[in-house]
Amino acid sequence: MVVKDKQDITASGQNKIATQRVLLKCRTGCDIHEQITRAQICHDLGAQLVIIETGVEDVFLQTTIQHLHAHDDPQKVGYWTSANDLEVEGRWVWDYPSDNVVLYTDWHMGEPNNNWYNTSRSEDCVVMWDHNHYGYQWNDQPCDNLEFYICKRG
Ligand SMILES: [Ca+2]
Ligand SMILES: [Ca+2]
Repeated sequence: MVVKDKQDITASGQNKIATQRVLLKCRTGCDIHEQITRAQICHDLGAQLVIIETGVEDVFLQTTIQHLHAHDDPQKVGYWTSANDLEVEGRWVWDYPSDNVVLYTDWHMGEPNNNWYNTSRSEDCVVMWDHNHYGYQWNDQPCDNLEFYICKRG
């Protein structure tokens, strides 16, 4: 299933999204340095793990993801951004390490909550997701959760 997802997203993402200077990347494996790994893969593509600075960018990405996943279970689709509070809990920045503070936000109601189902796992990375019909608003999740991610060029 993951391989199929990877092929579908790589093909459709690069074909449909490249003109918008955004690449939608496949899922990756998980480890504690996953956020750094995602950023490095984007960098190797001449891009960066996405920074969202305006509502226009946010809506563009939400609309694009909705289009790409129109036939998928929305509860299983999430896309990592580069926003995180890995260094200081509650201090949201773009990239890691970084002093580029997150100014524009689109948190879903009740987020960020740094609470992964009442477990000890902290939530330090920001994902656009549609779980419970979030409409791809933002949520903090454990950084090593298995999700898609977005690389942005330009
Ligand atoms: Ca956190
Ligand atoms: Ca959360």
